[in-house]
Amino acid sequence: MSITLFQFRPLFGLPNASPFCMKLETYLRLAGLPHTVARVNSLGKSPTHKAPFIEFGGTVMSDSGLIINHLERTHGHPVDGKLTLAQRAESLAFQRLMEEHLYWAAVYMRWVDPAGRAAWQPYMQQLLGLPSFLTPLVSRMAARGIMKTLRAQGIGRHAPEVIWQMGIADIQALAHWLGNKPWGFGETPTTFDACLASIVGNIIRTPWDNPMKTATLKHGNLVAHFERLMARCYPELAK
Ligand SMILES: N[C@@H](CCC(=O)N[C@@H](CS)C(=O)NCC(=O)O)C(=O)O
Repeated sequence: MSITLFQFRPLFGLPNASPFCMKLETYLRLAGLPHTVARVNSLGKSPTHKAPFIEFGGTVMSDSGLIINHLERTHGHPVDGKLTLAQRAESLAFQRLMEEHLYWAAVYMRWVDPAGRAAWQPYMQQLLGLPSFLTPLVSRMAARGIMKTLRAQGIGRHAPEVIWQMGIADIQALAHWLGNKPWGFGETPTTFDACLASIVGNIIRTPWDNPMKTATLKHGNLVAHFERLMARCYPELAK
């Protein structure tokens, strides 16, 4: 059964500027599941109105984690099947750290941080396919809208320096846990690695400087892990 992966277009030399989209595309490559990628600007067809989402055999499904669970179950656990129950628990806990906490600090970094806003605008224009005269207005509106989301999530109620520190603490925890292992769990990458490389890549490939990027670049093991995964899964993009 063929799978169509719907996601945004690539940016920053990454397969995707959404860590969730990059994680899912990486999973599909690790699992060796044939798929085609469709680029979308509008998320109207996504059941949750978020990206990524997939279509297979007439079914449309969103949420990278739910999709991966479904594909693992229906394809004989090709990527995470080797993990023990304790490793699965660890993998899930770290994915939650990356996607439910660190991700929001990265959203602040990209969309809200006043010091990065001007640098982000041309990329945002490219990503959303905007006419240039609209870009500053859309950027301001997006920053305001996303700040509301960050306040609702909680992280946006803190001062900028605290948001940076919260993100950096997550990065440090990940770096210390990974240590000098090539992959999170053994000799081959799993969904944990897809998730880690996607968030680290999105932080370190951000073209402008900021405290979280600087702190992440200091962890050579995280940078090497990202490069290892790119070389393995995206030889066409790896430098
Ligand atoms: N839990 C979801 C999160 C997906 C998500 O937040 N995607 C973002 C892009 S990084 C999105 O589509 N945002 C659009 C919006 O919130 O309107 C997953 O794992 O797929």
